[in-house]
Amino acid sequence: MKIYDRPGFPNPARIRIVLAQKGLDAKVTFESVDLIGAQHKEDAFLAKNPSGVLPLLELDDGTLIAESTAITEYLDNLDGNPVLTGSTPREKGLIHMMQRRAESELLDAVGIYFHHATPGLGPALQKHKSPQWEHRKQWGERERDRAIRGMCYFDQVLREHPFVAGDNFSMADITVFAGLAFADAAGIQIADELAQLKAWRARVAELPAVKNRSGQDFEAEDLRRMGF
Ligand SMILES: N[C@@H](CCC(=O)N[C@@H](CS)C(=O)NCC(=O)O)C(=O)O
Repeated sequence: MKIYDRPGFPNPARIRIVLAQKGLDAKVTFESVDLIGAQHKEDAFLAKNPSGVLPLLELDDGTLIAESTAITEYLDNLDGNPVLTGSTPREKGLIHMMQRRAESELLDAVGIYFHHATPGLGPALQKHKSPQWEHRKQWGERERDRAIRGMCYFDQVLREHPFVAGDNFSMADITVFAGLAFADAAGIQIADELAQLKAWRARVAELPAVKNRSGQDFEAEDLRRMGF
């Protein structure tokens, strides 16, 4: 199997956590795609994933699976023990619901803010965004506010159970975790009073599959280009 991704970026980080959790690290090779240089918007990549985003999984028979949730479903089910996406109908339903909320209310909202209301990853990628700066800035700022409300929502959820979709670590936790890493990078603060969310984050960061896969382990070249 091959994964097209880029170290340090939040959606690729989701899949790296899944691979570690499932003990699949040795079964994949990685191909690094230059997000800052907009290599994912070139024809060669778009032919593989018309959405023009990372990560992307390519199976040995050439099958292409895009979308982090779909890749996670595939990887989680390979061994017949889907611990991250649920094994009973109830678990599957709850995990899917919370995972979708984690995307729409946090991770994707942060992404829209970062890519549309800030210079994002720089000029090569901005060329591929709408030229209507004022409109997209307003849209991005509304999404930033949605992400801030999303953090409050997940703080409440985590008062009721130890993980985002219940008693066990799941795909939904991975998405919230990546969303918070992206929020850090985009300069969106977690409010001080969100103690449950912060405690959960510290706990999840120490899980073996998550440790050192924080979503901020960028390549040196990317750190330099982003001005760090
Ligand atoms: N819904 C997609 C989102 C993927 C995504 O947005 N990936 C980011 C990297 S973290 C990307 O490729 N962004 C490039 C862009 O917006 O041009 C998924 O779940 O995989």
